[in-house]
Amino acid sequence: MSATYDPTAVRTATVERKTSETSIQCTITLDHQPGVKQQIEVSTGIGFLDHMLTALAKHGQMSLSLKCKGDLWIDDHHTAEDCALALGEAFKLALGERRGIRRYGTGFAPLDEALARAVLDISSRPYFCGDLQLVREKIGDLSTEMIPHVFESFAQAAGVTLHVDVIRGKNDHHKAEASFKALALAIREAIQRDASGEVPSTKGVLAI
Ligand SMILES: [Mn+2]
Repeated sequence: MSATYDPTAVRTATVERKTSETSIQCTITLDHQPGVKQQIEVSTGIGFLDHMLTALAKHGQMSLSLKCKGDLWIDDHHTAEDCALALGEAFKLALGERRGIRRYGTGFAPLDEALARAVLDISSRPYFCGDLQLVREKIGDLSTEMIPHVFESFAQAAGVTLHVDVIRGKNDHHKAEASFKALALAIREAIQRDASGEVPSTKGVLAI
């Protein structure tokens, strides 16, 4: 056990990400001291993406400030992808050495007729797969093809293995929202801490 391991420390990180395509500031906080309220402020320029990332933070019991100025005059691709990358980088930084966490998390979230499942392994093995069963071209201003890409980009940047599947559903807004909520519940479980300070791997190391 590390001498500096403190299971009560608030895990938080800030990432600034600037390219010719996007300019992003992202601060994520995974824990709150008693009496400190969760704060969520997401402004990406894509309304439906704001809605999804707000749901992710809310149900993941995280605080999140994410501001992006992206090249939306081209399309939604760079903004959605880079926001997911910044979020993943901040999540990875906030987790730090990955000791004393549960590591695995599973979430099931219904939204009316839609039911989604997310399975997460905070593994340092970046991988995403899943089937969201989305059929529309767009939801609001977000292309539906960007939704699995957001999960993929988050998984790559965070260094996690993630599977998200919609088990059933008819309404694409519901299917997408259930997917983000399922991920939120999986994250909550996977990042739960114990007092051991142990790295939950037979390899003895999980940080990249
Ligand atoms: Mn909604």
